[in-house]
Amino acid sequence: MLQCGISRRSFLVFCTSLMVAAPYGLAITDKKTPEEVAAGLDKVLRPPIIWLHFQDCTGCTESMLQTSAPGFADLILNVISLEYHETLMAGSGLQARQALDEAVKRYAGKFILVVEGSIPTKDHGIYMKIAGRPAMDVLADVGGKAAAIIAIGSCASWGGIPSADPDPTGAVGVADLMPDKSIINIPGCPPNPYTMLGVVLQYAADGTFPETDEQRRPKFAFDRDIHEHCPKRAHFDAGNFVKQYGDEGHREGWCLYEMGCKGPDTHAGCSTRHFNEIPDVWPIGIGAPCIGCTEKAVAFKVPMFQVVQLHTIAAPPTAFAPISTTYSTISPLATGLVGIAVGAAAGAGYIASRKFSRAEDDESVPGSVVPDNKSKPESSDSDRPQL
Ligand code: FSX
Ligand code: SF4
Ligand code: F3S
Repeated sequence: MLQCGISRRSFLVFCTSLMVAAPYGLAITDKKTPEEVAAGLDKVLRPPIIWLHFQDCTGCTESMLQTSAPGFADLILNVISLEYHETLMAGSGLQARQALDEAVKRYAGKFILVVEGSIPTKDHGIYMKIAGRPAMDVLADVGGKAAAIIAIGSCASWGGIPSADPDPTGAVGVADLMPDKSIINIPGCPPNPYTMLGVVLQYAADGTFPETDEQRRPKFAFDRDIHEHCPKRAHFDAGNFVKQYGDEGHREGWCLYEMGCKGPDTHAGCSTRHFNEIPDVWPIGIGAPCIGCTEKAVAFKVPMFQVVQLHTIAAPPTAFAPISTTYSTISPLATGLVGIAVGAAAGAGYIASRKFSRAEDDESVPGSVVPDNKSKPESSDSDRPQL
């Protein structure tokens, strides 16, 4: 690194600003800008972290291992002090058990517990034991001595896949068992690793967590829905919907709403921060509908064939002026008046352009003309989302 003329620390600060903070386009907290959070890494606290696995697929850890700026090695060597992690540590059996006991004792009241996976509650732990102890008891013991808990992934946040019907193990998230504890949820299946990095880096920098929403999710990453920033949104607005995987619309990259996409009901930053640091590597980017993996009431609860309600769409089609209307000449007077109105009503015009119904079907627009769109496969208003 020094051969390139910059220190390892400078490189880490640069990468953190670029990869973690900047893509969200806002301050990680209401107190700091991304640059301030990144610069604060020069004075990191290296908080001790204990990472426990319960009912999970290890996808959360795998997701974290794919980061490069900073990479996981940088994170655990320079930013935090990873005391225990069953997937990454070399020890096993008695050696691992002793490592956990010693870390909990040494850092009692000071360590951050990261929980990955849901906790089975049915029949008090018959479904999962760690070193002979029910998972619930391990969580109560270790979690009770933690300064705070990060629940990484949807499983740890509220049960996730293991809690899907018929939920054979009685799977719950950390907050269900320890409601009064300081807990931050980073849902996703798997979660976006840069959300986790943002949370950990802020805590390492100044010992605080970002502001959270009512579901304990950090607002900086969950304050917008997928649909708001989806690259297919223009197709949604134009009424261009995939009807079947592999059809012409699918190949053209049209909207996946009618294939069950839960983007309009899902808060997450996937559309702006893709996975594995490869452009377009996220569900919708590869042509699959969003399953709502960051939402407690959506993923593994609402079937894929069911379309979601459009909560964030401003108004039904009848409230907007039609996009297509009768073509005629415009008088100079009208042009002047429009010119004045445009400045004041630019926002309204933008909204009006989001028209969901075609003018030909709007009886309030007599003689409306809709240009033939030859490149568009058959689509009718009965295909459009019900608002
Ligand atoms: Fe759950 Fe983590 Fe889904 Fe997997 O381990 S959030 S099953 S992708 O990744 O806990
Ligand atoms: Fe994107 Fe899904 Fe919204 Fe379509 S419905 S614009 S695919 S988020
Ligand atoms: Fe999950 Fe939907 Fe993002 S399925 S990864 S929230 S696009």
